[in-house]
Amino acid sequence: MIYQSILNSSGKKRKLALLIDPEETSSDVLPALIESALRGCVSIILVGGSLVNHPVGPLIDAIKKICSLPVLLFPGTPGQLSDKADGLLLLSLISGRNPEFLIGNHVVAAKFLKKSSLEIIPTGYMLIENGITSSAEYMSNTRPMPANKPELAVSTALAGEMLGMKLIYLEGGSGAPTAIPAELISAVKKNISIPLIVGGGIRSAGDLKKVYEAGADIAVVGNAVENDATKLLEIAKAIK
Ligand code: 1GP
Repeated sequence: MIYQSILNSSGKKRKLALLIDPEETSSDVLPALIESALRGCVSIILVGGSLVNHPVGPLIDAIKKICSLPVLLFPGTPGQLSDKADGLLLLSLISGRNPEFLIGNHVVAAKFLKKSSLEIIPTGYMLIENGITSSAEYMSNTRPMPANKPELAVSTALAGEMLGMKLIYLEGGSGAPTAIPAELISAVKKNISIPLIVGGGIRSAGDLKKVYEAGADIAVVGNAVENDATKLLEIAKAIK
């Protein structure tokens, strides 16, 4: 069980997740990226994006051919579902007030998910502002939360936990210029008892270290490494 392994390491061993966006990662770079992922202690691969036009199945097949890391879907839209993955972050965009991203898409996906063997992990997904309009913000038609108001993030994360979410994901947006502020991450971490994922704008080992020190159980790296596999090894030095 992927969630059980996240729970077991929560608060003890930090995990690194590699986000592979099917739109942004070419098949030429994939083998080198996976090799770096294995050498750089990546323990989870996320597949998805805000707007994906390619089917995700062939990409997951290609990943599975070269490694046995668990693959979790991270779908921005119901069109990104595939039972070739091991599991799914069932994202509820609890920072926003768009019902499609709180329940509508979940209803569309429910029967497919019930039939699949995917491990489903309900996740409170919180978009935090970062100075630019992220694809997630634009595509979800929601406002991100202010980065300088940790108390709002804490209440939102708590509400997510009380609603039964099993993870909280603090998202700065793919390609964000900077990672989510440490103060906000640590305020959320101190107040919840479920594991915390943090992603968006992690571009160096220094960024990763700060995110872990602030309390992230899992950090997600995508944009900075998607066309440069060696960069992943450099960033991952913060785990050791
Ligand atoms: C985006 O949190 C992930 O959904 C990763 O962000 O692509 O900026 O690393 P980056």
